[in-house]
Amino acid sequence: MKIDIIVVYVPRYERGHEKNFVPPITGIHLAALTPDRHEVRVIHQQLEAPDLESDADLIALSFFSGFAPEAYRLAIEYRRRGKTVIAGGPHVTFSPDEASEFVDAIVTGEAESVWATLLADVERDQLKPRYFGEALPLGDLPTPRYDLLPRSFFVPRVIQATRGCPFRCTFCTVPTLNPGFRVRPVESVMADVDYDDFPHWWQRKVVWFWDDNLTAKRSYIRELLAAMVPRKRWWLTQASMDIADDPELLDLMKASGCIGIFFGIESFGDASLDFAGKRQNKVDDYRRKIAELHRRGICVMAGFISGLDGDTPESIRAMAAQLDEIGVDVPFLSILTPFRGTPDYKRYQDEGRLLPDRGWEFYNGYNVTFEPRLMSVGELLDAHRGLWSEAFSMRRSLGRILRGIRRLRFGAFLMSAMMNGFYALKALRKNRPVDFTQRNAFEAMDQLLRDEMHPAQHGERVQLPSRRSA
Ligand code: B12
Ligand code: SF4
Repeated sequence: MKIDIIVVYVPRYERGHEKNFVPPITGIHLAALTPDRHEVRVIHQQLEAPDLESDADLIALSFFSGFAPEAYRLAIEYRRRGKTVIAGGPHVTFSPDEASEFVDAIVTGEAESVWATLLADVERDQLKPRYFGEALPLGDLPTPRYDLLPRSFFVPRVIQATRGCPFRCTFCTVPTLNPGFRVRPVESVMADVDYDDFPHWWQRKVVWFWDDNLTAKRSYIRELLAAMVPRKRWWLTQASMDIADDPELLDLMKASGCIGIFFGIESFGDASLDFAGKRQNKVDDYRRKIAELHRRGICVMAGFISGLDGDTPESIRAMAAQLDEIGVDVPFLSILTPFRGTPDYKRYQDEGRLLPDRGWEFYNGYNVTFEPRLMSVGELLDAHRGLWSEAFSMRRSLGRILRGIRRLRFGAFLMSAMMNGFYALKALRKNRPVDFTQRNAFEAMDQLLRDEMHPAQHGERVQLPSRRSA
């Protein structure tokens, strides 16, 4: 059977951009789980347009909430052409009834326990409408099919070593999506680390752990990093800030080639941190903790959220200077988004604060989907755009790059320079996050996908109801 696994994507910037960078692990992981008798292709919409005239027997769609309208459009197009279409991923897991309206079958949860059965059911023409993926131990996870990635310069090696996170931030779906905290055997992770058939030096050198909280279990991370030391790779991941109080672990991270850590710092306001359930973060500790990583030459990337209940337009704009003051090397700036499956979604729904006219396309981390407490919807959007423009202004971006010369090891400095440069160029070109209130979301998506990303995109598009289903 021929299978097209499509990882759906819609650009989040006014003139697109992320054409060639960072396709996710999901598609190549599903491909690796696929029995050999099938012929599988992985299409990252971020890199190439899905071929509606594909000769595949089965189309498998994976998508986040913000991409759901585009995924449903593709499903309609493929089913019109007689294809069997299935879907899975975080959005489907928490919106199963809605997704079922558009596809022949859905998978909720993790695919490992049901994928082979589902494919066999398609072959026997006995596809069921729903499959419930269990969260299994990770002992058997195969090496992703890196060979199916485009051999482009910008595609990094991504690896998943663990699933889940012991924390419970109220905006995050991870605790329900990937229950518990599960780890892969170190030797199986090292098989991915040792995979070397990449065309470019940096792809062989760099290992990007796409984990939720790689350092959560100390005995495991120590074993993993001890195995990394002789391999002389550069690696990066997400972790929680408590690692900064573990000097032995930090030393091992340095020795094993760590060049970057992403912290979810989220806010400088105690009320906002409390609102987000982010009790592991203490504002007074930020500077000291970041300095501990800099002492080992490690680049600190950090996420900040605008729109938490303690936030005001002033506090949001102030973050541009505050994040520089505490020493963040690369900031990531998003607007609070209450995804289904999170405590936030329930809270906003119960309080009647979800905006009824906002479709899933608004749920992309850069648009407003709820009534903020201390400002209007428009003020939140303006404050976020102001923060984004100021934080990525040439002055601030260059400042962060230059400070990195002193405090970062070589690989970490390269990363900081590349990421800051990437965002600064966007800010310079005024290629800001798309505001779907200013442009009809579907027209905007059409234009971005057709004109900017995939000029050869075909034919007329199906119009979908833009509203979120209740
Ligand atoms: C790595 C990661 C990223 C990476 C890569 C993004 C990407 N496109 O994959 C980066 C850093 C770029 C990123 C960015 C963002 N991310 Co992110 N990210 C993750 C993370 C930590 C891991 C995802 C992963 O690769 N897992 C490993 C693979 C193997 O697992 P998986 O994708 O879940 O797939 C499994 C199942 O879901 C299922 N499955 C998935 N698809 C399909 C399809 C079919 C057909 C089937 C049968 C099964 C199936 O089977 C798979 C195997 O078990 C998750 C958290 C998590 N635990 O999932 C968040 C997560 C996916 N991200 C999320 C969000 C919100 C974002 C951002 C919007 C954040 C922001 N505010 O800007 C941006 C979007 C950027 C973009 N343009 O894509 C949310 C999505 C919530 C939602 N409902 O949409 C998650 C769940 C975290 C959260 N906050 O709750 N992210
Ligand atoms: S620490 Fe990160 S992964 Fe864990 S629950 Fe909070 S936001 Fe989600």
